[in-house]
Formats: sequence, C-alpha cells, structure tokens
Amino acid sequence: MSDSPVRTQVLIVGAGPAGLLLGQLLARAGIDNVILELRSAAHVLSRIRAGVLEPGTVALLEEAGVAARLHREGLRHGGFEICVDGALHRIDLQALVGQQVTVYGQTELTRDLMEARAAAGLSTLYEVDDVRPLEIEGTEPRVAFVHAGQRREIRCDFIAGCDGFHGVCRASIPAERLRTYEKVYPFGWLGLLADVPPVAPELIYVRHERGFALCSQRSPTRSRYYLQVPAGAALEAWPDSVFWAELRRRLPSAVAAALHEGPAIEKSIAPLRSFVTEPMRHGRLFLAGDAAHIVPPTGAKGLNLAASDVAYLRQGLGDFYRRGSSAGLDAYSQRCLQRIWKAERFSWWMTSLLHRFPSQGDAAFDQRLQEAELAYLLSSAHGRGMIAENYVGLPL
Ligand code: RFL
Ligand code: PHB
Repeated sequence: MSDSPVRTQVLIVGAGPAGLLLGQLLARAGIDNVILELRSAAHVLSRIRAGVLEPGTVALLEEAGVAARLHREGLRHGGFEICVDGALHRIDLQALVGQQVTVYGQTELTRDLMEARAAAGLSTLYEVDDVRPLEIEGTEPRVAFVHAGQRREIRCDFIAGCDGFHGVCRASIPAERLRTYEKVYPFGWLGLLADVPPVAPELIYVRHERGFALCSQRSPTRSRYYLQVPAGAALEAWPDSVFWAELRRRLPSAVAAALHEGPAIEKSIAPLRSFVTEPMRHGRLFLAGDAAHIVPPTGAKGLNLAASDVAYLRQGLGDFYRRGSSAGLDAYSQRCLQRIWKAERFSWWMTSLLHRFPSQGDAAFDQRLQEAELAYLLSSAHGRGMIAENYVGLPL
C-alpha cells in the first residue's frame, strides 16, 4: 500500500525485521501504524543476513501470525559443531538445554512479514527520503519526509526507530543525551551464498590458524559460508575459486571432501563490531534493533535481539493504549539493555574465542589462552551448557 494518512498511533521508521515485526504485532493488538522505508522492498529483500532464529523469536513470529512457512520450510537444529584443530565437537542444544534453533533466512522472514502486512492492508511507504523525526520531546511528535518527490508529514503518538545502524533516528537524539559503547574488530566476514547442498547437517563454527570459518545453510539445496578476512579486504580479491579453496583449507579433510562448490549467488563482506547506545528512548522516540545495538555475527544474536526489543516495545505500547499505563514504556530501555548486554557479552566472547587476531602472530600467550579456554569449555559439561544456554537465547 502506498497511501499515507496524516496521522497514526505509531510511526515506524525502517522496514527491516524489527520494523515489520513491530508493525505486525501492533496491528494485531489493534494499534494503528505506518512504516516509512528508505529503500525499495526489492532492495530490502536482496540483503542476505541472518540465518539462525532462537525459539523465543519463533514464538514471537507465531504470535504475529507469520510463522506458517517458517514451520514448513525452516530447518530445526538440535545442535551445532565447533571445530578446533581439525576435530569436531558437537554442542548438543537439545540434550544440554532442551531446546532447538531454527535455520531460516532473514530474507524469507522479511518476505513473510511484508506479505502479511500487505494482506492486512497496512500502510508502508517505500523509497522515502529525508526522514526527520520532529518534536520527539513533546506529546505530539511527527515525522517529515519526502515521498514521490513530495514533502509530507505524519503526526503520531510515538516514533519507533527501527532504521538500523546507519538510520536517522538515533542521530536525531541530542548527542549529550546518549552514551555509546563500541568495539571494532580488526577483521570482517566474507559471506558466500550458493545453490549447493550444505556440507553437513548442522552448522560448523571453525577455529583455524588461517582464520575463522562458518558453514551455514538456508535449505537442503542452499548453503551459506563465511570466512574471516582482514578488515578492509576487497571483494575483488575473492573470486569464487579463491573462496572455495580457502574454505577447504580451513575445514577438516573429511568435511572438505564433502564440500559441494557452485557459483556464488551473493557474496559480500561485513565488518565486525560491537555497539550499544544507552538509553534506547528519548521522549516519544524509541530505538529498537540495529538502530540501538550491533553484535558481531558469531553468536547469531542480531536479529534475535531486534525481536526481543520489539517484544518489550509491543508490551509497553500495548499497556499504554489498553490501560493508559506508561510503566512498560518507562521500563523499556532498561529491560532491553539487560538482555542486550548479555548477548553483547556472548557475541564478543564467541568472536574472541574463535577468530585469529592479527596480534597473535607474536602474542603467542593470548593464543595459548584461547586454546586452553576452548579445551576447557569443550571438555566441561558446564562449559558446553553455558554455550548452549546463550546460543538458544536467554529468557525475555
Ligand atoms: P535492518 O535490517 O538494518 O533494517 C533497518 C531498515 O531501516 C531502513 N532505513 C531507513 N528507513 C527510513 N529512513 C531512513 N533514514 C533509514 N535508514 C535506514 C533500512 O533500509 C532497513 O531496511 O535492522 P533491524 O530491523 O534492526 O534488523 C537487524 C538485523 O538485520 C541484524 O541484526 C541481523 O541481520 C544480524 N545478523 C544476524 N542476526 C541473527 O540473529 N542471527 C544471525 O545468524 C545473523 N547473521 C547478521 C548475520 C548480520 C550480518 N551482517 C551482514 C551485518 C550475518 C551477517 C553477515
Ligand atoms: C548465517 O547463516 O548467516 C549465520 C549463521 C550463524 C551465525 C551467523 C550467520 O552465527
């Protein structure tokens, strides 16, 4: 839909998973909302990102009424492998914590949410420009933007900033009201998507002296692989043949022998960073998802954190409209941040444990500690349990 009312209850900026999921949940609670998205729907769907959903995220998608295809096509995984020195160690999620994760691409999830939104006749404006949240400190905020060459404004009760790390919402909060925490890693992930069967039934996280690698998947016929590359690496240096050869070198020989190669249908490099903004609210503007925080992808937490922010925000807004209570909205930032910092810790820790840090060439001590920590964790039921508990997601 491309009609645009002049007023709505919640104006959502960004049609990524956070914005779309919030819109769907609010609509089901009878709360009117409009989404403004900078890019086209096709562009949003072309971004290949997350693949692993926690059970809590799946439950939220069920509540939003968008989980039918996910249940049909998503792959339920009861464990994953960590490969150290060529040996595979299985983290048995089912046995350790009695839960599974679902492997289902962010692209598919986004498509399901977009279709549900269109079917419900909810208003989404794509390719909007120059989005500006205004009067966020008062009780009548509004958002100005340009759509189809025309300057427009929508008034609202609340603004949800779901516009990702590079969005405008965080930037529209006075800098002195925010504190940010950031860590940039000296490497990135080079990802390749190909229509070949996955090399193994479950994901394999590989620690290797040449650098980290990850074998993931999207379906029985589509694989997603990642390689640690130095920060600033150029995509041109990684033609498909070089990618496959390097991946083989980082895999144990029995796994490498089972690898199916095929032409990349997508290939991109993502820098790795940890980032948190505090607080996640200013006046009537609430930040959710990547707009407020970033984790390195090693723990598979980014999309899942976006979903838990949305769960808290939906609750706060629901209480406001149903009962006239602001308590949930007032507690929003703190509730989110408690969970976020635990996921930040886990993601940083998994990243530190499995990647090769440039300084390790001479800092052999750090490398030995990394090896000792891995050996300890993998030999300890408590160690494996800690990994499993975090991987399936801490309670909301
Ligand atoms: P998004 O997806 O960035 O969506 C934000 C949307 O806002 C739009 N936007 C604007 N709209 C209007 N006006 C503006 N001024 C705007 N500026 C931006 C953007 O166009 C976009 O459509 O944020 P959201 O919704 O918070 O979702 C977050 C997730 O996308 C992200 O956390 C995950 O993809 C992270 N992630 C993973 N998360 C997991 O939970 N499990 C994983 O396995 C996983 N793997 C990954 C990942 C991220 C990766 N990359 C590329 C960073 C693997 C990778 C490689
Ligand atoms: C993915 O399939 O894209 C994926 C899976 C697990 C991760 C990160 C990315 O930890």
